[in-house]
Amino acid sequence: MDILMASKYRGCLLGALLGDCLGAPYEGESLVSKVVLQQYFDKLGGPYFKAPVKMYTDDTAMTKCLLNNILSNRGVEPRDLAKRFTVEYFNEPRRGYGQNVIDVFHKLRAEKFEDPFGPARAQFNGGGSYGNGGAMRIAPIALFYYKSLSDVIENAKVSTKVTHTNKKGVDGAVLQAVAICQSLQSNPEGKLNPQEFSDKLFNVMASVEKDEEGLGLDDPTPYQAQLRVVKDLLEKGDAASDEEVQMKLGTSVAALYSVPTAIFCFLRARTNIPEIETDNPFRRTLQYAISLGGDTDTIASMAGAIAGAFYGDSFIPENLKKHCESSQEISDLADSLYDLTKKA
Ligand code: R7I
Ligand code: MG
Ligand code: MG
Ligand code: MG
Repeated sequence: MDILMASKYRGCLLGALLGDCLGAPYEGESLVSKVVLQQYFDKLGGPYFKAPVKMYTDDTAMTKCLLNNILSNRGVEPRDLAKRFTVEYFNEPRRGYGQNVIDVFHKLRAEKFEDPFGPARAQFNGGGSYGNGGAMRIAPIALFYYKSLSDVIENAKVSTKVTHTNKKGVDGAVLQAVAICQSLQSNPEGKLNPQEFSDKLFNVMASVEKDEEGLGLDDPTPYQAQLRVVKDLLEKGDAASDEEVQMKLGTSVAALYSVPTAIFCFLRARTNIPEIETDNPFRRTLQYAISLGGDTDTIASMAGAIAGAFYGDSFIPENLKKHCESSQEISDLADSLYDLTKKA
């Protein structure tokens, strides 16, 4: 069990890294040709050849900040996290950050991190960002707190609110974290029932969204609605076209229109998908997620984290990994997080 869990930790963080690195070159394209992607994955996953690594983006930069925040503080510490995000941004600003989150880093620095949530709260005229920036970096929270669902939910919220305070941005991060937890607790050899997996997520989101009922929101249960769509599309299988998936689930930088999409990609890729030729369901997940276009680095990264936590790192093709920036460092950080969790 221990060996399996350690492999799931590495799988999850490497899955997030590979989705980011391999998806980034296609970010913003409307639909990516499956033929082109097949060649891309065949080449990078085949016999090793020397080439510049595929660079990671803000998704991984921020995931590493959160990981190191947890390792240094034995749990999430918001003020230190705000500092880490800001220092990282000013060190390497060209990692493809969201358009608006940059304002948060400038304000945090100007205000000397006095209130780690203040600048995020002021975004979008006080509404807070609903972007997927909280969800895209959430894997370390799921890995560290997975033994307690309420700890996962609580810490997913706290860590997200350093940059994103809009309910949709926060709940998207909660949903992604809970999906990773469910994968961690599943047997990779066992039969996964996709409907059951999404029903469990639905039930968690029903209670998360219920807690917020009194807030007077116009649309109080958006994630439950999207998870119903996930189930419908899974039932349709091959009969649902990529365009239908794109249209109904979305592929944008909004958390509501990307987190359920990532979960769908993982579940859909359990079995064969037309025009994707591989026996490896981890690889199939990434290939499929990127093929949907839009926010490809982030959707592939989130789908990759869920898939990697399910299958473990033995499913991650060695040469594919070698073509991604910092893969050894991420694997080592996963081991450190695993060691810390065992002690906690
Ligand atoms: O969410 P965030 O960190 O961006 C993450 C994305 C990922 O795809 C990364 O790979 C990277 O490319 O960026 O950054 P934010 O700037 O908070 O949000 C991203 C975008 O979502 C914003 O620039 C807006 O276009 C949009 N957005 C909103 N638009 C209108 N009203 C987010 N919140 C709002 C809103 O309330
Ligand atoms: Mg990115
Ligand atoms: Mg971008
Ligand atoms: Mg992105």
